[in-house]
Amino acid sequence: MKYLSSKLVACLAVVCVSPLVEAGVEVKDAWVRATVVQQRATGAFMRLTSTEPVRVVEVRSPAAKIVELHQMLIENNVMKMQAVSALELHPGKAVELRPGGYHVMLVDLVKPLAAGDHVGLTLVVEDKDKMRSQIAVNAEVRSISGRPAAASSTAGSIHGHAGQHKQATRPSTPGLP
Ligand SMILES: [Cu+2]
Repeated sequence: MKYLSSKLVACLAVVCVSPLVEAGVEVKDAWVRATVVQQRATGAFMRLTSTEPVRVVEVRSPAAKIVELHQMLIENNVMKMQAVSALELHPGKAVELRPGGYHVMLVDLVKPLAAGDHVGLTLVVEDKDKMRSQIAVNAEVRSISGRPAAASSTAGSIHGHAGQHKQATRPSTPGLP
């Protein structure tokens, strides 16, 4: 009982602290890419490490109407995004959510995101006994390569996640509900 109540207090206390460890999961360097005018979707990135086998099964954010776990992959020489139902974390093995790889997709943003803003994310993780915990993450909004967001619209394919997303989702929307 004492353990439960102290854990609950810890949950409430970690909301604005980064890096943080909750449910054996450490979240480091969480950030969200700033948006340019008219851009309605963006990605959130972070580094996750767990002390036990868990799965990230859901991500929530008040900043977007739709939040999904995505993976970038190359199919027929075309880079595509695909929604993944869960992200497996293996003990001691860091999983990097980064541009061009796994990421949290924020679709239908409530408002544009400028560098320096902060976005709250809640990761829902499930352990091997199907027990779920929530991890609150405070992600900083950053421009590409630290430059002002407006200067990044000509970014090439390496940094072109936002552009790729528009191209990938407009003609066909297999990854989006
Ligand atoms: Cu995506």
